[in-house]
Amino acid sequence: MPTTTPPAPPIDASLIARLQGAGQSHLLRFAPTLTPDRRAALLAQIEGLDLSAIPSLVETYVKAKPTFSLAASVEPAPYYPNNHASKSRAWDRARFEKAGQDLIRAGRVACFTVAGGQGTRLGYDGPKGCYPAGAVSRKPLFQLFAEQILAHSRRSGKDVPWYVMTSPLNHDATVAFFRANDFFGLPPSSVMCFPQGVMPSFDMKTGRVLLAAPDEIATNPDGHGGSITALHKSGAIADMKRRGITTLSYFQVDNATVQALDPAFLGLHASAPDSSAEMSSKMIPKAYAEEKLGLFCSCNGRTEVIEYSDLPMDLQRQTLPDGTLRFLAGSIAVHAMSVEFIERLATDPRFSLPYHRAEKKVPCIDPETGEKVDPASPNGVKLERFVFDALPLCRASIVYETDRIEEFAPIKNAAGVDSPESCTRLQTERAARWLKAAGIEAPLTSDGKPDCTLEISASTALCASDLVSTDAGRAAVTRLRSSPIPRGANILI
Ligand code: UD2
Repeated sequence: MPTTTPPAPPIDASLIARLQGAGQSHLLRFAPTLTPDRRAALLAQIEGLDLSAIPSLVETYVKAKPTFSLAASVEPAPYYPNNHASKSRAWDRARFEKAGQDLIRAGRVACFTVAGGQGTRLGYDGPKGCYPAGAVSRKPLFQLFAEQILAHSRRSGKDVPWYVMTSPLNHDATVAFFRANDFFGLPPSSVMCFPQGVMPSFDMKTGRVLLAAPDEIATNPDGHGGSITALHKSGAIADMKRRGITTLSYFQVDNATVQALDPAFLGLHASAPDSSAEMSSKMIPKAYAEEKLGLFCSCNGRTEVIEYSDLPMDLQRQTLPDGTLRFLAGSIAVHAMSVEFIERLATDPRFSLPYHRAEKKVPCIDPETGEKVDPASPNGVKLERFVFDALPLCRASIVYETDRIEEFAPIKNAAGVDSPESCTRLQTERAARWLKAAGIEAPLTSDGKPDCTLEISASTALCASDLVSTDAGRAAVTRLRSSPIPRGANILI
C-alpha cells in the first residue's frame, strides 16, 4: 500500500495574529511548502521568540540607532594598583592573596569561561577555544586553561569546577572537543558546558526578522551578557550551590595568558573593605588613548565600563600632570562574581541588561522569493548584551590593576594587533620575564626582545615565583641552567 505523509496540522490562529501584531508575518511565508518535521521546527523556533518585545526592539535598536548618554559625573574609577606598595594606594597583598587561596582551598571557587562568540574576525572555522594557541606546544586555548585549573586543583587539594558557556552554534563541537581530548585531564564531572541564548537577527532596513532558510530564523548569540540568564536556566547555578561554590572567576575564551584563578584578585573581591563581593574586575593601563578597550569609569559614583566607542575622545585623551592618561583603566574582561549576585539578578523579573546594536553581514533568504542572499555589505542588525553592564547593579564594585605582559594576550584577529602572532610574542615575553627572575637569561635581539619562542606550561609554573618555589619550577630552571637557550629556539618549559 502506498504511504502518504499526513497533512501538517493548521497553524494556530493566535500565533498568526501575534506575528501580525509584531510585524513578522513573513516568517510563515514558506511554512505551507515545508515537510511536517521542518514546519514543526520552524514553529518551535518562532514560539521561542518573545514576539511581544519585538516591535519596541525594532523601533529602539533597529530603525533607530540609540545614542549613548554620558552620566552627569564621569570620573576615572579608582583601582587597586598592581604594585601593592604604591604611594597612590597601598594594600596588603599577602593578606588578600591568602584570603583568595583560602577560598580556593575551601572549594568555594569555580572558573567560568564565555566561549559562545562567533570568532568571525579570526576567520577560524570552529569554536575559538579549539584554536591552537600555545606559543610552542600549539595547545588549544581550552587546554591552556584546563592545565591551569588542574594545577590549582592539585595544589589546593580541591576540585575547581569549570563552567563553559557555548552558543547553540558551537555547543556540540565544543563538547565533542572536550570528550575527544579526555577533558584535558580534568574530571569530566567538573566540566559543564551549556549554551547561551540567541536573539533573532533583524533586517536593517525593514526591521523584519531575517530568515536563514525557509524553515529557519537567522539568529545570533545574545552576547556575553546573556551569561547571567544562561547560568541560571542551564542549571549551572543550582550545580554550583550543590557544590558549595560562592565565587566565579570569569574570563573570555580568547585570552591565552589569562590567570584562570588569581588568589590576590579573588581575595580583594571577597574581602576588600570597599568591595560588596558581588562583581569585581581587572584592568590594564591602556597603552595609548585610542586603544580599543572598554574603560572603567565612576559614573555618578558607580563603577561602570564605558565602551571606547562611547566615551568622548577628548576625555580619553586627557592626561595627568605626569603625562599618564587620566582614563587609564582598560577592561580585559576578567571578573570575579558572586553566585548569589548572579542568581539574584537572574531570578528578578525586573532584571534586564541593555542591548547593544551591531550592523553585520547576515546571510539569509529573500522573504519574497526564497532566493539566497549573501550580502556584500551589512544588511542586518544583531543585538547583544554585555556582562559588564551588570556592574552598576552591584552595591559596590572594585577594580584591580594587572600587568599586560602577565595576563593579556588575546587572539581576536587573523593578523596584526591581538592576533596569533602577537599572542605568541606575549607568551614568550612573559616566559622570558619569569625566567629572568629565576636567574635564566633568554637570548635577546638588539631591541631587547626575546630572540626565541618560549612557553611555560601551567604544570611547570603558574606565576614567576613558582619557578623558584615549586619542585617542577626548580627542576625546569636547573635543566635550563645546564643547557642555555639558543637563539631562535622554540622551547616548551
Ligand atoms: C571585549 C570587550 C572589550 C575588552 C576586550 C578585551 C565587549 C563589548 N568588549 O571586546 O571592552 O574588554 O574584550 O579582550 O565585550 N562571547 C560569548 N557570547 C557572545 C558574544 C561573545 O560568549 O554572544 C564571548 C566570546 O566568545 C569572547 C568574549 O565574549 O570570549 C568577547 O567577545 P567579543 O569578541 O565580542 O569582544 P571584544 O573582543 O570585541
